[in-house]
Amino acid sequence: MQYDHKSIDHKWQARWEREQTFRAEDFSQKEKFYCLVEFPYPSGAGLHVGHPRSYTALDIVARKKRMEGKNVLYPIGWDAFGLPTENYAIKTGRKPQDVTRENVGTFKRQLQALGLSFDWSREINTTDPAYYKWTQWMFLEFWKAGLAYKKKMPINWCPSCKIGLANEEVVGGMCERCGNPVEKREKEQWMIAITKYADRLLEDLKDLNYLEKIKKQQEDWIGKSEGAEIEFAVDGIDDKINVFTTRPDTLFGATFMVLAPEHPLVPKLSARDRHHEVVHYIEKAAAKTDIERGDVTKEKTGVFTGSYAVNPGSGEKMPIYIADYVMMGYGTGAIMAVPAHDTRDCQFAQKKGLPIRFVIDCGENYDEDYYLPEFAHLDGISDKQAMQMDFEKIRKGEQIYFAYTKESGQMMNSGEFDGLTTEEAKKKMIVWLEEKKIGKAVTHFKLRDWVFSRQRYWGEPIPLVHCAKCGWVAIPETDLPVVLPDVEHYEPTENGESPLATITDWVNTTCPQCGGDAKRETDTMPNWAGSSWYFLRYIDPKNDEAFADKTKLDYWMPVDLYNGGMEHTTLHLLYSRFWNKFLHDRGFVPTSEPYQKRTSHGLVLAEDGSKMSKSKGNVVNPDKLVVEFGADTVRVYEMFMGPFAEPVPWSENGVIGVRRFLEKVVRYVDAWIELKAKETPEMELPIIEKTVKKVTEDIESMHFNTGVAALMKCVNELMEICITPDAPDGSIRLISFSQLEKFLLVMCPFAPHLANELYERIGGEEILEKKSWPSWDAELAKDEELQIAIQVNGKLRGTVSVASDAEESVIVEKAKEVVVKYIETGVKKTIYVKNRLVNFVV
Ligand code: ANZ
Ligand code: ZN
Repeated sequence: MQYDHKSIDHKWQARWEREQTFRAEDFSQKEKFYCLVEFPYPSGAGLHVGHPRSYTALDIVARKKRMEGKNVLYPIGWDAFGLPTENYAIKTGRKPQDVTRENVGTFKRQLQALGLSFDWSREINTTDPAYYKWTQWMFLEFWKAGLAYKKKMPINWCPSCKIGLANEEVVGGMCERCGNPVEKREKEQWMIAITKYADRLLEDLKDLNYLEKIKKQQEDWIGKSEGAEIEFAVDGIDDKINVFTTRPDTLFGATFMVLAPEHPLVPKLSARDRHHEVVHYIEKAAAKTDIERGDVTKEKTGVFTGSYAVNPGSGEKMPIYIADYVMMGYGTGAIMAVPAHDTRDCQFAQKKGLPIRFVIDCGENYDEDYYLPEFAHLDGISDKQAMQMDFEKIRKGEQIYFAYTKESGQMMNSGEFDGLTTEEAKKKMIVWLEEKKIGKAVTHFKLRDWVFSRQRYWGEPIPLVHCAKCGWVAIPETDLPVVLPDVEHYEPTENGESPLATITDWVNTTCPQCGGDAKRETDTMPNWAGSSWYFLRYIDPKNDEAFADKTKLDYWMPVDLYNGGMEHTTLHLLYSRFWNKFLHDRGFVPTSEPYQKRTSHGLVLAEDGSKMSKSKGNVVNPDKLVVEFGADTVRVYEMFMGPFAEPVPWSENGVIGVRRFLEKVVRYVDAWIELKAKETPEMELPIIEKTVKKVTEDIESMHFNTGVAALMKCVNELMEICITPDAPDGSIRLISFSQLEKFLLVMCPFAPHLANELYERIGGEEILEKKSWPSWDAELAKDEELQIAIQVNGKLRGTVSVASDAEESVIVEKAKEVVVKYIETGVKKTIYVKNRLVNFVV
């Protein structure tokens, strides 16, 4: 038979739709499984081939769980507020509402063509007033709890476009639209006090089943640092300079000070003859982003203020500089610079010829982990030799060109602290500082409060009014949602206000409290708002009494598995965890954490390994693929293309290969039917049992690529047995109906249309989705296991057990997972000794 994917895809999609096969049932007696993918932003470009990677993967999990008897919730919706739509609408003179409706239509059609098992009855859209009513309601909860407040904050302002820009619209300090330099402007913004939750957001990570690297990203973003604040006296003025340091032990090694250019003491400190230079530098710094300023690889710049502080340890005078690598928004905005032991201070000291004093003696055994060889690397000299040379110079008191950032050792050049270890010295130094009343232990977080205002049209209006008499007043719950006014023009304004500010008959309103004149808040919420709680709305998407019914939340929460892009494992993940915790504290949601498990998929790249982008013209269109090869080919290819968590280049040949595999399955089943008609004797083959076992385990561990490989291997073997009989009597071996059924059952999550079609053809009576996930015969499926040792830089860091016939790439990937934390810095080389060990060189 021909593999006519078009009619097959259609037929089964219609049947699933008719039978409502993928409906999740509230309060079912079955065990629930909530399976979530990040909902897409319906851009004008339509579906990207990257989308189906995550959606197919979790579709496979969802389908398997259903067959295992679980009540699965696998929903989808649209994260549809946002800049690209707004900018596109402005450019084409259309309404974002209309543009969004169109884009959603396209996305929906494209997703449905892939046969994803979403429960479409729960579709949501963040721009639907019935949805954002609750986003607004939640904002008011924050406000009532005192967590939403107004504060003057800098916004990115393009003086040429006369528009406030989102951070992502500022590229290298320039406006993304016109290429002119962007300025910072102060504006009152709504803020949400996420920092009040910093400690809990960090602590609670411990109990979650997130990938290690995702946990690490969350930790880094929250950025808890324990250290001390130390007060420095300044020559000639009474003001003191407070610094934050995580290394109070290195006080005696502080040879100069650096203030952020925005530091309030800078005007007072800059000597008259330096004034001009200082002002000029401050202006230049204002144009840079914090990321550029903090970049270790960038050359350090800065200027001397003309003033000096006094080091309370060594008693020495320390020149005070301003430099943009010190940020005003972190710690106290001022640092004591210890160039011997801090990379950036070291770079700065070398540039300015400032003294470098070592206060930690690490002996000759430097820990290679913390050594920064980029400062010592000369051609033809090994790291070891370079270290030796550096070390000799330190001994002789000469300047050297490297720093070690985190090392510990014995204190030296530090008076009464000499001889202590780093850890002892930290504690003692704090006690000493406290006694002298010039310092204390403090903890700082990198996490900042959340800037929650946007000066844009296409977002949720902030549901507050300002009344001259009553101040800020909440819109009563019964009057929610505050609907975005449907207007013809909403272009950004000349003065950086939100476009809503010009719609006077919307802005002018009455105060809900006193009935007097009042004005609506015209800022809208950021993109992140609607996506911070959408997983809750799927549970009860049509409820207009509450964002979701409490008993339904009790039944479904938490999300059991959440997959999304690595680019969202910082902000979105943090915001939504915070949002859920807050709602939990207010008694609205049952669990403190929203997601029990979080995984991430790698990007789909263009054939040459570069990013797919419209401008490069290398975007692969999923519509064309579905038409040409069918939904199952696209699905199976997306899973087969490489390890799920890693970025992989697209390959047209790979797609064709997968199509051939599916055609081979069709040929096999045709042959099977023919042989069966001839009453060929049947037998149970180990390959089927092994495949069932392997695919089951691979889905569970999200190794979809090896799952597909197992299916392919199985079909190849079956074909051989069918066509070239190798039994001693030359007879063809035919597997039983129940074995073939097992094969189709495990193939079903990957290629559901074809699996169902073939099942029907061999006489199966139900659709496969209604059948149970198969088990395997343990005896037949038995595989020999091997223990593989894992080394990092030659040191034994773990072991992993693998099937005796596992491929090298699979073993390496498994090994990486075991030793993630040792190879964070990136693997330079991988050495595999067959059946024995893997060694990663980092
Ligand atoms: C002296 C010192 C010696 C430092 C040393 C480090 C190593 P984390 O761990 O990220 O919290 N620092 C403090 N405030 C800063 C600011 N506003 N902008 C830029 N850098 C700032 O980093 C804390 C360390 O970063 C602090 O400890 C300070 O440098 C610097 F061997 O003080 B340290
Ligand atoms: Zn009032």
